Amino acid sequence: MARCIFHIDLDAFFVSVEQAFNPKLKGKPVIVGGDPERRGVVASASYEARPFGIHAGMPSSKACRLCPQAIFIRPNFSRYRDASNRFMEILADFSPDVEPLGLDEAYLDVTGCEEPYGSPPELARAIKERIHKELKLTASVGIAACKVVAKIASALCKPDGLLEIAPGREQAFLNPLPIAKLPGVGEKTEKSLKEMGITTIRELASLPLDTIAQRLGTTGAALHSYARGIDDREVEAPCEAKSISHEFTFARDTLDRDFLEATLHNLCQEVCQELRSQNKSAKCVAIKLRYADFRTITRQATLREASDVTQVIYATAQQLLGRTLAEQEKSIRLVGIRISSLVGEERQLPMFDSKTERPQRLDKAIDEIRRKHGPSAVKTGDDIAPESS
Ligand code: TTP
Ligand code: MG
Repeated sequence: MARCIFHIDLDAFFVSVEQAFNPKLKGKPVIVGGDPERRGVVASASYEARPFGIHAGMPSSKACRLCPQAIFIRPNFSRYRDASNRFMEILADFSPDVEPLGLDEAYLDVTGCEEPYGSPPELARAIKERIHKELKLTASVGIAACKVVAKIASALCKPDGLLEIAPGREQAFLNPLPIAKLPGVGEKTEKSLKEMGITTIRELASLPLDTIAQRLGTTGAALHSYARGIDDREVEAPCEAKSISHEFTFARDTLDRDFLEATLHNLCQEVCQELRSQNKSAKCVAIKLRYADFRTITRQATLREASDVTQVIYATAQQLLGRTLAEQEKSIRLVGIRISSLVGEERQLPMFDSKTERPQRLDKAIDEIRRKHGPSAVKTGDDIAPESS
């Protein structure tokens, strides 16, 4: 049976939250972003500001020049976080399988959930209505049998849209679109593909897999199947909400990998120490990154077995960081770690496995010293970062 997947993304999220808070801003060109005088960038632009050519990531000073009458607002993250939490709670009322992607977007697997509503679009309308009624926000919904097609559909029907791509219609829908519409095709990949003479999804889909895999490796292979409307990825609900997290904002945005890793290691030590003090282990590890342009993403992984060992948690966090840095080369202003899906004392320690025991003994010793002499009393090799530049 074909799956039924929704991709839901709120329209002009930061701006719309500000407009819901202050209705006088409605219908006007509004920009949420950093200070134009201090090399700030646009985080979100209202649909009234977009015809002036204003978009996220653009320097605020340029946005001011393009549309001097635009109303500029500094970001209020706590407002956006509240709205995001309420948005995700609404989604959870409609399906048990909700995968948040950022603050304002999520995938839902609604296979079989549409029955009381009559059809998937009717279910989508019910969700949009709840969001509008309770949050005064509009959302756009893409409906398809797989994630990638649903995501492209929601982007194409913005704002306040609803677009269903029926199973079997994927290729016809994707064919005429420019390659940049495929998630995962950033500026670099677009350039490589253009050098190969590929500008539309149709051209990418009709290329032999080997050709694209040779040029772009595993990313190329994934893009090739996305271009053909094939995407087997499941909608993965995040682990249980109970979690321990820590984050750190840099004095200056950075892209220095060693520095980011050392910070992440420090944060891992903090959360793991707290975890151990509760006699618990964690099964889920997530990192959070906030870029210089305020965009915030999280990436998470599930461990094969729950662990409370700093080295194990850090190794996973480090992998997530490495993968994310490979996807986007943008300066980072904040890094965070969250461990969740916490389990009690039932963890089974293999009694004679010296490989696993040593890191645990090390953690115990470090915890003890840090408890006595404060967090900065012990530094391991992974903590020692070069000077941030
Ligand atoms: P998006 O969903 O990409 O953008 P949007 O909701 O403002 O507009 P759209 O209608 O096109 O969906 O991002 C969600 C929020 O994330 C956005 O409101 C602000 C933040 N963000 C940034 O801070 N910086 C960025 O570069 C982008 C793209 C988004
Ligand atoms: Mg959005």
